[in-house]
Amino acid sequence: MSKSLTRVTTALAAAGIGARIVETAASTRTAAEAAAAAGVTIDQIVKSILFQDQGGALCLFLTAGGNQVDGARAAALAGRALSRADAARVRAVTGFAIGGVAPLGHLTPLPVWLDRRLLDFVEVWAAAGTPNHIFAIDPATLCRLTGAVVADFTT
Ligand code: 5CA
Repeated sequence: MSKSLTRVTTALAAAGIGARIVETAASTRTAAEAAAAAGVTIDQIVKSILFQDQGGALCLFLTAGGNQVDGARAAALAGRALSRADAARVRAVTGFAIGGVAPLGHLTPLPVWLDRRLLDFVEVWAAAGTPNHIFAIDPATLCRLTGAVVADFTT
């Protein structure tokens, strides 16, 4: 098992969550691919979108698959100027490569916000650390596990 997948499995197990992690034959690198693989609507996919502040610290916005993060609203929530994190920074801080960034199990703890839209569903699916593993979770549980603040930050 890859180190990335192991970190997600361990984080879920440590929280006592018996989440279903599914290995997919097809890529789940994008929200559209993940939705097709899971057989759900795109908004049931949790995108892990990372922004960085001027000091290089990252902020994580867990976003419904069909929504886009509004940079100005994200910055207002964080209380500082933000720009999209580059792929190298994402990998260094979270331990996950773009396309497989999980909402939890990061190398470094991060402040997290969760798109209110995700709470419309009984179950949502998120990347499990690789571009071909996803897991299902109740969004309220995801919110609790990640310590996320529920907010509106999308366009
Ligand atoms: N596995 C899927 C569904 S869970 C996934 O990880 N989706 S995602 O949306 O969380 O990750 C892909 C996102 O990474 C894209 O929406 C895009 O916003 C961002 N991204 C893609 N390429 C780069 C890049 N080079 N630098 C920074 N962010 C990127």
